[in-house]
Amino acid sequence: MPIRTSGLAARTRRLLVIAAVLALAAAGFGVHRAIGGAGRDGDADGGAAAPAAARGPRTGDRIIPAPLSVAAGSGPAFRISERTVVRVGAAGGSGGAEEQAVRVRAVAEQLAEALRRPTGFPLTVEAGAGAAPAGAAEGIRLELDPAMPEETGDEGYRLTADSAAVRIAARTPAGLYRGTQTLRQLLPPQVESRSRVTDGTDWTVASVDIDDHPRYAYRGAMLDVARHFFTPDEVKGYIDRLALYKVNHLHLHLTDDQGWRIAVPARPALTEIGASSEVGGTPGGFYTAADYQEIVRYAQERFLTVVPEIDLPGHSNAVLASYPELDCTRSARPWPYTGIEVGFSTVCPTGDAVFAFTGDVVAELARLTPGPYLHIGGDEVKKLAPADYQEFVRRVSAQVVAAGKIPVGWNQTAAAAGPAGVGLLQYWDANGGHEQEVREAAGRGAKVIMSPAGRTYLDMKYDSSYPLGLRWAGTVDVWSAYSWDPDTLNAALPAGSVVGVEAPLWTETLSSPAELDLMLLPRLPAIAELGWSPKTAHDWERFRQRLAEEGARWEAAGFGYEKRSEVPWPVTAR
Ligand code: TNX
Repeated sequence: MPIRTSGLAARTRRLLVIAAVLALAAAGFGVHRAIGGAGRDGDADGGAAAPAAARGPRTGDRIIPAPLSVAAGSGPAFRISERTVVRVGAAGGSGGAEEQAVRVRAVAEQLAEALRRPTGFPLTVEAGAGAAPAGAAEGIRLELDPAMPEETGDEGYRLTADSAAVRIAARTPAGLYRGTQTLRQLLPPQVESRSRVTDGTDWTVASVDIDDHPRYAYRGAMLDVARHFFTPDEVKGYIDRLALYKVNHLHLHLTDDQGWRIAVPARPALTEIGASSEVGGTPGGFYTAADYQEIVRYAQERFLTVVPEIDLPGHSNAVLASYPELDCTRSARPWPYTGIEVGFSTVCPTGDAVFAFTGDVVAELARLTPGPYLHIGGDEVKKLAPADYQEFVRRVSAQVVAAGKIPVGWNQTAAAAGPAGVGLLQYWDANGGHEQEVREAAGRGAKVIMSPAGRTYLDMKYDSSYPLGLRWAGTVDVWSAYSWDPDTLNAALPAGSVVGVEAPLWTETLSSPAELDLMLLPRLPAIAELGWSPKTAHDWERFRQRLAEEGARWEAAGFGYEKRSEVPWPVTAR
């Protein structure tokens, strides 16, 4: 039977969060502030400014992540009305056309559903190639176009809007989906409202021509569900936030000293014992195969790939509590382990028993995971001789490769990276740590995801007095999260080895979705823009102006966020 956070514990948690939010408000957090004087287009003028959206259609230069190119049109805007339909064009006729058509329709349905809620309009989805039938409203059109330039890639799109139609074209359904996220941002922030908006909002899209595709193929965010467990619905909420900013990988940190969160039928003690707790001693929990597959499905619908992580040989106290025979170095601490110290635990690095164990785990995760990656952790092992550690990583990597997946590892696994080993390194220590090993691994063909802790770790405090989070990697304000270049942060890396960025959210100090929101927003959009937008678009001044407008969007969506004073939030009437 799944161990779930009991209703009582969840309620207690919620009450604590409410108390914490009230305390923050009393301490002056959450107060609307406007700094920096007038923004572009005269927004945030420091007075009781009306939200920008109330003063006319939003223009394409407000989008996060900034698109490759935006050309404002001069004609009248497109208006969504009760007559607007979402039209899907015919697929390109290549192989798998039918499957493509199903996915395109699913993208159209998601868009229509997102627009129906706030507008109350029917927004029916209609199929049909070519122009709209005579007399029919053209509406919003989604169309696959395999003839688009190759550099458009799998996620690029073109969005054009004029008074007659909004047209989104892409080579793939994923590209269309990314285009629909841009369309949401072209509409007033109230479009994110989960209920009907009755304040007379004008649902207009300014005339525009946007050409867009991502800088990097890998744009990720991680959620640590091991230190504190988050239910499948809570993970879906996290995915909703990522999808808005065109993030395409969700890395789930499924295991750690404090808990094991995924059922492995051949190893029942992992969930009977290892899932039973979490940091602080609350009950923990785990995902059944069906839970996990539902998360994967929800992510896929939003064109995110789930990257599951099993962290070994260290960070393994929950494994040792479940299978004490794997504790040949006697590193286990009494169960449950509810503290947050790292580095003390390790499974046996050698012997048949441990590889039988990892074989069972890898087989189950590979079975459940349609994406290409399986993350094997490998960080912070203080108890093993380097040779034993490396041999362990090599053998587990070989199991992952044999299961048809690409092993991903934290940068400590670099010596085992390269052909047929760890194929993708997650570089958290990128300000000089493990530099030589990572450079050599990249020279052997390994690719690198940049997750420098002092820039992308969303569990770092915003400033030293911030109540949530840790500060071992320093403090990370919005400016620090934004102001670096993934290609050049570590000069030692060979050109072309960096395939993207990822923002990890560790949860030692975070136990509720409300707390996740405070750490995620507004920093996630900063990392998402580094991953998607061309380097030439990176500009802190403009970014913080654009970010300021997202606040109203998050409020409409019911997302929490931290009103950092670095961002010139509009002053709202209270
Ligand atoms: C480092 S760097 C960790 C995690 C902690 C995190 C807290 C790395 C791969 N691991 O075990 O949760 O710091 O910020």
